[in-house]
Amino acid sequence: SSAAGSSAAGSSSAGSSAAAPTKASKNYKISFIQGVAGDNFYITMQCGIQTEAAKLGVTVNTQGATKFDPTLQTPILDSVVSSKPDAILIAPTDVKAMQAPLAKAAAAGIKIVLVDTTVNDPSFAVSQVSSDNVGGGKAAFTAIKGLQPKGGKVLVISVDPGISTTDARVAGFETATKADSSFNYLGVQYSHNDPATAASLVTAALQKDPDIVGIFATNLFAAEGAATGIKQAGKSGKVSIVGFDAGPDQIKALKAGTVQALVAQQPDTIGVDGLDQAVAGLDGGKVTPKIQTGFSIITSANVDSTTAAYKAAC
Ligand code: T6T
Repeated sequence: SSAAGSSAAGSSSAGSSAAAPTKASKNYKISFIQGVAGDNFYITMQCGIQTEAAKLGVTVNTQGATKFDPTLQTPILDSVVSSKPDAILIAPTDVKAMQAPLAKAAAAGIKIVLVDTTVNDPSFAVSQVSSDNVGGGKAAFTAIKGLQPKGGKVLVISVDPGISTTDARVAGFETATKADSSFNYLGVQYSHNDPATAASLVTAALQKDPDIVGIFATNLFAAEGAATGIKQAGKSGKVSIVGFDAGPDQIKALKAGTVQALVAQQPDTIGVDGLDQAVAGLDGGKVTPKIQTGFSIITSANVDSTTAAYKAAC
Protein backbone atom coordinates (compact mmCIF):
# COMPACT_ATOMS: atom_id res chain seq x y z
CA SER A 1 0.00 0.00 0.00
CA SER A 2 1.02 3.62 -0.32
CA ALA A 3 1.49 3.74 3.43
CA ALA A 4 4.08 0.98 3.56
CA GLY A 5 7.23 3.04 3.16
CA SER A 6 6.36 5.62 5.72
CA SER A 7 5.02 3.29 8.34
CA ALA A 8 8.16 1.19 8.02
CA ALA A 9 10.19 4.32 8.64
CA GLY A 10 7.94 5.08 11.57
CA SER A 11 8.21 1.73 13.25
CA SER A 12 11.99 1.66 12.99
CA SER A 13 12.23 4.98 14.79
CA ALA A 14 9.14 4.77 16.97
CA GLY A 15 9.81 6.13 20.39
CA SER A 16 7.78 3.47 22.12
CA SER A 17 10.86 1.25 21.81
CA ALA A 18 12.68 3.56 24.24
CA ALA A 19 12.73 2.07 27.74
CA ALA A 20 9.52 3.44 29.24
CA PRO A 21 9.00 3.79 32.96
CA THR A 22 6.15 1.69 34.35
CA LYS A 23 5.51 3.77 37.48
CA ALA A 24 6.78 7.14 38.67
CA SER A 25 8.52 7.21 42.06
CA LYS A 26 6.07 9.90 43.14
CA ASN A 27 2.98 11.75 41.95
CA TYR A 28 4.78 14.42 39.94
CA LYS A 29 2.99 17.59 38.92
CA ILE A 30 3.39 18.04 35.16
CA SER A 31 2.00 20.65 32.76
CA PHE A 32 1.26 20.15 29.07
CA ILE A 33 1.16 23.33 26.96
CA GLN A 34 -0.39 22.77 23.54
CA GLY A 35 0.56 24.66 20.38
CA VAL A 36 -3.05 25.83 20.28
CA ALA A 37 -6.25 24.80 22.05
CA GLY A 38 -9.08 23.14 20.15
CA ASP A 39 -6.84 21.44 17.54
CA ASN A 40 -7.59 17.72 17.17
CA PHE A 41 -3.89 16.99 16.83
CA TYR A 42 -3.13 18.41 20.29
CA ILE A 43 -6.36 17.03 21.75
CA THR A 44 -5.27 13.54 20.69
CA MET A 45 -1.83 14.17 22.16
CA GLN A 46 -3.49 15.24 25.41
CA CYS A 47 -5.53 12.01 25.44
CA GLY A 48 -2.32 9.98 25.10
CA ILE A 49 -0.67 11.96 27.88
CA GLN A 50 -3.65 11.55 30.23
CA THR A 51 -3.82 7.79 29.72
CA GLU A 52 -0.08 7.45 30.32
CA ALA A 53 -0.24 9.77 33.36
CA ALA A 54 -2.86 7.51 34.98
CA LYS A 55 -0.62 4.48 34.32
CA LEU A 56 2.50 6.11 35.75
CA GLY A 57 0.72 7.73 38.68
CA VAL A 58 1.46 11.38 37.89
CA THR A 59 -0.83 14.40 37.51
CA VAL A 60 -0.97 16.43 34.30
CA ASN A 61 -2.79 19.66 33.61
CA THR A 62 -3.22 20.92 30.05
CA GLN A 63 -3.38 24.46 28.70
CA GLY A 64 -3.32 26.06 25.30
CA ALA A 65 -3.74 29.54 23.83
CA THR A 66 -6.61 30.44 21.53
CA LYS A 67 -4.17 31.03 18.66
CA PHE A 68 -0.96 29.37 17.49
CA ASP A 69 1.07 32.39 18.49
CA PRO A 70 4.20 32.82 20.66
CA THR A 71 2.97 36.14 22.06
CA LEU A 72 0.00 34.24 23.53
CA GLN A 73 1.97 31.10 24.47
CA THR A 74 4.72 32.94 26.39
CA PRO A 75 2.46 34.29 29.19
CA ILE A 76 0.90 30.83 29.56
CA LEU A 77 4.37 29.32 29.90
CA ASP A 78 5.41 32.01 32.39
CA SER A 79 2.38 31.40 34.58
CA VAL A 80 2.92 27.61 34.43
CA VAL A 81 6.57 28.15 35.45
CA SER A 82 5.50 30.24 38.44
CA SER A 83 3.24 27.37 39.56
CA LYS A 84 6.49 25.32 39.89
CA PRO A 85 5.60 22.05 38.16
CA ASP A 86 8.16 19.22 38.14
CA ALA A 87 8.11 19.05 34.34
CA ILE A 88 6.59 20.77 31.31
CA LEU A 89 5.67 19.15 28.01
CA ILE A 90 5.31 21.88 25.40
CA ALA A 91 4.85 22.36 21.66
CA PRO A 92 6.67 25.68 21.17
CA THR A 93 4.97 27.89 18.59
CA ASP A 94 8.11 29.59 17.25
CA VAL A 95 11.74 28.45 16.98
CA LYS A 96 13.08 31.83 18.03
CA ALA A 97 10.47 33.55 20.21
CA MET A 98 10.04 30.57 22.57
CA GLN A 99 13.79 30.00 23.00
CA ALA A 100 14.48 32.37 25.93
CA PRO A 101 11.27 31.70 27.89
CA LEU A 102 11.92 27.94 27.70
CA ALA A 103 15.62 28.20 28.56
CA LYS A 104 14.56 30.25 31.59
CA ALA A 105 12.04 27.58 32.65
CA ALA A 106 14.73 24.88 32.38
CA ALA A 107 17.16 27.05 34.36
CA ALA A 108 14.53 27.22 37.13
CA GLY A 109 14.95 23.43 37.50
CA ILE A 110 11.86 22.34 35.59
CA LYS A 111 12.37 19.35 33.24
CA ILE A 112 11.35 20.40 29.74
CA VAL A 113 10.22 17.95 27.04
CA LEU A 114 9.52 19.35 23.58
CA VAL A 115 6.64 17.60 21.87
CA ASP A 116 5.79 18.06 18.15
CA THR A 117 7.64 21.34 17.56
CA THR A 118 11.06 22.47 18.75
CA VAL A 119 13.21 25.62 19.06
CA ASN A 120 16.52 26.67 17.48
CA ASP A 121 18.67 25.44 20.38
CA PRO A 122 16.86 22.71 22.32
CA SER A 123 19.92 21.75 24.38
CA PHE A 124 18.09 22.64 27.63
CA ALA A 125 15.44 19.98 26.96
CA VAL A 126 15.39 16.48 28.44
CA SER A 127 13.99 15.11 25.20
CA GLN A 128 12.32 16.08 21.91
CA VAL A 129 9.58 13.95 20.39
CA SER A 130 8.22 14.65 16.91
CA SER A 131 7.18 13.18 13.58
CA ASP A 132 9.58 12.85 10.70
CA ASN A 133 8.38 16.13 9.25
CA VAL A 134 10.90 16.34 6.39
CA GLY A 135 9.96 12.77 5.45
CA GLY A 136 6.27 13.70 5.65
CA GLY A 137 6.83 16.59 3.24
CA LYS A 138 8.61 14.27 0.81
CA ALA A 139 5.79 11.73 1.12
CA ALA A 140 3.28 14.50 0.38
CA PHE A 141 5.08 15.14 -2.91
CA THR A 142 5.02 11.41 -3.75
CA ALA A 143 1.26 11.45 -3.11
CA ILE A 144 0.74 14.47 -5.40
CA LYS A 145 2.83 12.81 -8.10
CA GLY A 146 0.66 9.70 -7.80
CA LEU A 147 -2.45 11.82 -8.28
CA GLN A 148 -0.99 14.06 -11.01
CA PRO A 149 1.51 11.82 -12.83
CA LYS A 150 1.96 14.28 -15.70
CA GLY A 151 3.26 16.92 -13.33
CA GLY A 152 2.59 20.67 -13.43
CA LYS A 153 2.42 23.57 -11.03
CA VAL A 154 2.28 22.92 -7.30
CA LEU A 155 1.75 25.33 -4.43
CA VAL A 156 2.31 25.02 -0.68
CA ILE A 157 0.00 26.55 1.92
CA SER A 158 1.73 26.62 5.30
CA VAL A 159 1.07 28.25 8.68
CA ASP A 160 3.77 30.83 9.56
CA PRO A 161 7.52 30.86 9.01
CA GLY A 162 9.43 29.91 12.18
CA ILE A 163 7.39 26.83 13.12
CA SER A 164 9.80 23.88 13.16
CA THR A 165 7.33 21.23 12.02
CA THR A 166 5.65 22.99 9.13
CA ASP A 167 8.94 24.55 7.96
CA ALA A 168 10.45 21.04 7.83
CA ARG A 169 7.44 19.75 5.87
CA VAL A 170 7.84 22.59 3.36
CA ALA A 171 11.57 21.84 3.05
CA GLY A 172 10.95 18.12 2.43
CA PHE A 173 8.25 18.88 -0.13
CA GLU A 174 10.30 21.56 -1.88
CA THR A 175 13.38 19.34 -2.22
CA ALA A 176 11.34 16.48 -3.66
CA THR A 177 9.41 18.74 -6.04
CA LYS A 178 12.48 20.51 -7.38
CA ALA A 179 14.18 17.15 -7.99
CA ASP A 180 11.39 16.24 -10.43
CA SER A 181 11.54 18.29 -13.64
CA SER A 182 7.91 17.57 -14.55
CA PHE A 183 6.79 19.69 -11.60
CA ASN A 184 6.97 23.46 -11.22
CA TYR A 185 7.27 24.66 -7.61
CA LEU A 186 5.29 27.86 -7.04
CA GLY A 187 6.55 28.37 -3.50
CA VAL A 188 4.88 28.70 -0.13
CA GLN A 189 2.19 31.06 1.19
CA TYR A 190 1.27 31.47 4.86
CA SER A 191 -2.25 31.20 6.27
CA HIS A 192 -1.50 32.02 9.96
CA ASN A 193 -3.37 28.83 10.93
CA ASP A 194 -6.63 30.40 9.73
CA PRO A 195 -8.71 28.30 7.29
CA ALA A 196 -10.42 31.40 5.82
CA THR A 197 -7.02 32.92 5.00
CA ALA A 198 -5.88 29.63 3.46
CA ALA A 199 -9.04 29.58 1.33
CA SER A 200 -8.50 33.09 -0.02
CA LEU A 201 -4.81 32.42 -0.71
CA VAL A 202 -5.83 29.41 -2.79
CA THR A 203 -8.56 31.19 -4.77
CA ALA A 204 -6.15 34.07 -5.51
CA ALA A 205 -3.40 31.62 -6.54
CA LEU A 206 -5.81 29.82 -8.89
CA GLN A 207 -6.79 33.11 -10.48
CA LYS A 208 -3.14 33.84 -11.19
CA ASP A 209 -2.24 30.26 -12.19
CA PRO A 210 -5.41 28.42 -13.28
CA ASP A 211 -3.28 25.41 -14.28
CA ILE A 212 -2.14 24.54 -10.72
CA VAL A 213 -2.42 20.74 -10.39
CA GLY A 214 -1.59 20.21 -6.75
CA ILE A 215 -1.53 21.87 -3.36
CA PHE A 216 0.36 20.67 -0.30
CA ALA A 217 -1.27 22.02 2.85
CA THR A 218 1.18 21.61 5.73
CA ASN A 219 -1.32 21.23 8.57
CA LEU A 220 -4.92 20.59 9.47
CA PHE A 221 -6.22 24.17 9.19
CA ALA A 222 -4.27 24.90 6.00
CA ALA A 223 -5.80 21.79 4.41
CA GLU A 224 -9.31 22.67 5.54
CA GLY A 225 -8.99 26.15 4.01
CA ALA A 226 -7.31 24.93 0.82
CA ALA A 227 -10.24 22.58 0.15
CA THR A 228 -12.68 25.47 0.58
CA GLY A 229 -10.60 27.65 -1.75
CA ILE A 230 -10.65 25.02 -4.49
CA LYS A 231 -14.42 24.64 -4.16
CA GLN A 232 -14.87 28.43 -4.33
CA ALA A 233 -12.74 28.55 -7.48
CA GLY A 234 -14.89 25.82 -9.07
CA LYS A 235 -11.84 23.57 -9.42
CA SER A 236 -12.99 20.59 -7.35
CA GLY A 237 -11.59 17.37 -8.76
CA LYS A 238 -9.07 19.20 -10.95
CA VAL A 239 -6.60 20.27 -8.29
CA SER A 240 -5.28 17.60 -5.92
CA ILE A 241 -4.84 18.48 -2.27
CA VAL A 242 -2.53 16.61 0.04
CA GLY A 243 -2.93 17.74 3.63
CA PHE A 244 -0.95 17.02 6.76
CA ASP A 245 -3.05 15.62 9.64
CA ALA A 246 -6.00 13.29 9.86
CA GLY A 247 -8.72 14.43 12.24
CA PRO A 248 -12.31 13.23 11.95
CA ASP A 249 -13.17 16.16 9.63
CA GLN A 250 -10.15 15.45 7.41
CA ILE A 251 -11.17 11.80 7.03
CA LYS A 252 -14.67 13.02 6.07
CA ALA A 253 -13.18 15.44 3.52
CA LEU A 254 -11.12 12.61 2.04
CA LYS A 255 -14.19 10.38 1.72
CA ALA A 256 -16.14 13.28 0.18
CA GLY A 257 -13.32 13.85 -2.33
CA THR A 258 -12.51 17.44 -1.37
CA VAL A 259 -9.03 16.30 -0.24
CA GLN A 260 -7.12 13.51 -2.00
CA ALA A 261 -4.47 12.41 0.50
CA LEU A 262 -3.59 12.89 4.17
CA VAL A 263 -0.33 12.54 6.04
CA ALA A 264 -1.46 11.11 9.38
CA GLN A 265 0.88 11.69 12.31
CA GLN A 266 0.79 9.80 15.62
CA PRO A 267 -0.06 12.52 18.14
CA ASP A 268 -1.08 9.93 20.73
CA THR A 269 2.37 8.29 20.62
CA ILE A 270 4.11 11.67 20.72
CA GLY A 271 2.23 12.43 23.95
CA VAL A 272 2.90 9.03 25.56
CA ASP A 273 6.59 9.11 24.67
CA GLY A 274 6.88 12.73 25.82
CA LEU A 275 5.44 11.93 29.24
CA ASP A 276 7.62 8.82 29.58
CA GLN A 277 10.69 10.95 28.91
CA ALA A 278 9.65 13.57 31.46
CA VAL A 279 9.14 10.92 34.16
CA ALA A 280 12.39 9.13 33.25
CA GLY A 281 14.18 12.47 33.54
CA LEU A 282 12.60 13.21 36.92
CA ASP A 283 13.40 9.77 38.30
CA GLY A 284 16.98 9.84 37.06
CA GLY A 285 16.31 7.06 34.54
CA LYS A 286 17.66 6.71 31.02
CA VAL A 287 16.30 9.39 28.70
CA THR A 288 16.24 9.40 24.89
CA PRO A 289 17.19 12.91 23.74
CA LYS A 290 15.48 12.63 20.36
CA ILE A 291 12.55 10.44 19.40
CA GLN A 292 11.00 10.37 15.93
CA THR A 293 7.50 8.98 15.53
CA GLY A 294 5.98 7.62 12.35
CA PHE A 295 3.33 8.71 9.91
CA SER A 296 1.19 7.08 7.27
CA ILE A 297 -0.44 8.21 4.04
CA ILE A 298 -4.20 7.90 3.80
CA THR A 299 -5.90 8.00 0.40
CA SER A 300 -9.25 6.76 -0.97
CA ALA A 301 -7.49 3.41 -1.50
CA ASN A 302 -7.02 2.72 2.21
CA VAL A 303 -9.35 5.15 4.01
CA ASP A 304 -12.02 2.52 4.65
CA SER A 305 -9.58 0.29 6.48
CA THR A 306 -8.15 3.21 8.47
CA THR A 307 -9.42 4.10 11.89
CA ALA A 308 -9.38 7.85 12.56
CA ALA A 309 -5.89 8.76 13.71
CA TYR A 310 -6.98 11.81 15.71
CA LYS A 311 -9.73 12.40 18.25
CA ALA A 312 -12.02 15.36 18.81
CA ALA A 313 -12.15 14.56 22.55
CA CYS A 314 -10.93 11.85 24.94
O1 T6T B 1 0.21 19.57 12.21
C1 T6T B 1 -0.02 19.70 13.58
C2 T6T B 1 1.28 19.96 14.28
O2 T6T B 1 2.19 18.91 13.99
C3 T6T B 1 1.87 21.29 13.82
O3 T6T B 1 3.05 21.56 14.52
C4 T6T B 1 0.86 22.41 13.99
O4 T6T B 1 -0.36 22.08 13.36
C5 T6T B 1 -0.98 20.87 13.82
O5 T6T B 1 -1.26 20.97 15.18
C6 T6T B 1 -2.30 20.64 13.09
O6 T6T B 1 -3.17 21.72 13.21
